[in-house]
Amino acid sequence: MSSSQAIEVAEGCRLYPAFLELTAQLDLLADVRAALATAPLFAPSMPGTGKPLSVRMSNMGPLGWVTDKEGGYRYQAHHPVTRQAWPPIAPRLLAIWRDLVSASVPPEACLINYYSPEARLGMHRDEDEIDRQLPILSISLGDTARFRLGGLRRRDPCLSFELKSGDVLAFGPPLRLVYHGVDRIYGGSSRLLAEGGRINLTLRRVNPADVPPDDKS
Ligand code: MD3
Ligand code: FE
Repeated sequence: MSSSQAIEVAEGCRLYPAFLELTAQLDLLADVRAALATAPLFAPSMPGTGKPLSVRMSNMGPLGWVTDKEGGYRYQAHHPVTRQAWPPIAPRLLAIWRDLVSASVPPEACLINYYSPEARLGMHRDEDEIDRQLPILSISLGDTARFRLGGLRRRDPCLSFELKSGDVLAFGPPLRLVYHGVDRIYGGSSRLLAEGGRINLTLRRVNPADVPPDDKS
């Protein structure tokens, strides 16, 4: 594995720039491609309106995050199109979680977001998880993204910084419920993905653990 010095961007938000060296990024990418072979990217859409998101998604793990017009935002155990169970979270991802988040409580979901260079993710809060204690761990692969971090209210002032291939970000209390989004992708900034664009992996605990978490904050 690789490592780097963490930067405390804000209380509860730790950035590990270049946490993954190139070979580790390529290994993770191979894990993601293997998962996508059984759980292909699907096109999520907004609850109610059915408006499609520009990001495409899939998941690994016992639970996966999905959204569509009829069912809204939710976690479920199966792929919305194939109806198959999600593939397991790759051991290499579990190892990073163990290192940076918790050795006693495993993640339940790994959301795979794929951004073409034109894709964006509007400002939102992640509030579909019942557990709010453990951080969300984000891993960036491919093109650089401009990430925007706001506050608890939509109109709170924002901070913005870049997420590059190999960067890892941990988001825990008290920032766990803040607004955030991806303003743009810098197309052509990385050669990791042959097709271009960016993959973001987020490892999440959804249900409260029945064992006390070990403290990695
Ligand atoms: C801050 N993904 O999947 S990852 C998401 O780059 C999401 O694909 C972005 O926002 C992406 O929900 C950002 C970093 C991240 C993830 C979850 C957070 C930041 C967060 C939850 C709370 C606060
Ligand atoms: Fe989010």
